Amino acid sequence: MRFETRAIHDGQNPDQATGAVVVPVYQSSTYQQQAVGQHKGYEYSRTGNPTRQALEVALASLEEAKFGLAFASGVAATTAVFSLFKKGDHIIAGDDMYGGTYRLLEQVFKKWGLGVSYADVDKLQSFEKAVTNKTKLIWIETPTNPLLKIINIEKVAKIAHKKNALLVVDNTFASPYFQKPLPLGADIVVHSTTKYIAGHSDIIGGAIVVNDEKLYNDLKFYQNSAGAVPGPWDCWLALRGIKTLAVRMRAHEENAIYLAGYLSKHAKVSNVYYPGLKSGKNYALAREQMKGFSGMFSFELKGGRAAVRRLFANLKIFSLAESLGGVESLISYPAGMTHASMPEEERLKRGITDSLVRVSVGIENRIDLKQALAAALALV
Ligand code: P1T
Repeated sequence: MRFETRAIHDGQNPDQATGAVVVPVYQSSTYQQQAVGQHKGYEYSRTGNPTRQALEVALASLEEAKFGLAFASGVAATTAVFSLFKKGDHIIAGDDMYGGTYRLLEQVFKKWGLGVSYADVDKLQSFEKAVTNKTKLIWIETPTNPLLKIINIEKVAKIAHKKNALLVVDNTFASPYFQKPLPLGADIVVHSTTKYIAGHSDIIGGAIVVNDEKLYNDLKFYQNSAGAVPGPWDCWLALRGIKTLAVRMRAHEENAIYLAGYLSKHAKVSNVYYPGLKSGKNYALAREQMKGFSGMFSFELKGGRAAVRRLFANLKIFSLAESLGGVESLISYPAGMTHASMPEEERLKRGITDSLVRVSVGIENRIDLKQALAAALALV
């Protein structure tokens, strides 16, 4: 079956007990056993819950994978992946990524003895150069947060596999509708389901999707042992979001193409970072490995921090807020928000300047969005 059909049906058969066509919220922490160890597949909701199970099947289906696991947040899913390794193991991460992932590596996992280095995502050789005989994992986002760089998944997978290391792709910005990293060679896909998958800015959630059974079992063991699982209500909201993922992503993209195009010609804007801009250096690769360009872009405003402050103060419709991927348009300031935990020197080295503004384009009417930007830019 095709994506739109699977998104509505996989994992979401009518409820066996009642016939309810929507998977119920199984708000129960525990399950009656007929005798010790004799039960209907569920014992305790940290280990398994029917609403979460439905979500996990749906998540796997979206990525055309065998196994899905749901977590309490994107960061909890990321933590589960890093926890597969032990002291002395080495991880390479692409240098443009969510500030919280950087913080987790730098301030949590380094302390536990993981070796971490960063590769320049603009240069494939930089990944090759960073590999050591202790490298167990390469972690990339593509498109990256916040500069929307595109990394060749197939080529980085080859670099990882040559050394028997795993490739993880954080697929949050693309969503499974526009990009499926597993068929391109990735071993693990991670999502912050908080974003496009749930799609309405009303939950925090995360996911891991894999094909390899051993990897699945190791991650499932971790999920149950460490316990950062989502509650059934949040799983239900994520499932509800998944049903409209395809239509939302098409709308996000249509609006993003329109607005990124508009801003790229604006006199007060110096750079627009959007993989869907034909003039951008990432366009050809994005077309090759993605089915669309998604709804995120960033731009640099002439005039630095002061100009950015004036833009935010005068902008209507767009909320100044962290996060992304919801139906409503958000605008954010990576240097002071999502990437504030990165030391200034590192941040500037990576191109996250004081002029950089990030936009998560919602699915409002695009003319209204353009007019709001035009009006605020006129006052900058
Ligand atoms: O917020 P949480 O659900 O824990 O997900 C973390 C995360 C992981 N991966 C990527 C690519 C992300 O962008 C995020 C969270 N990002 C934001 C909150 C943000 O505004 O960029």
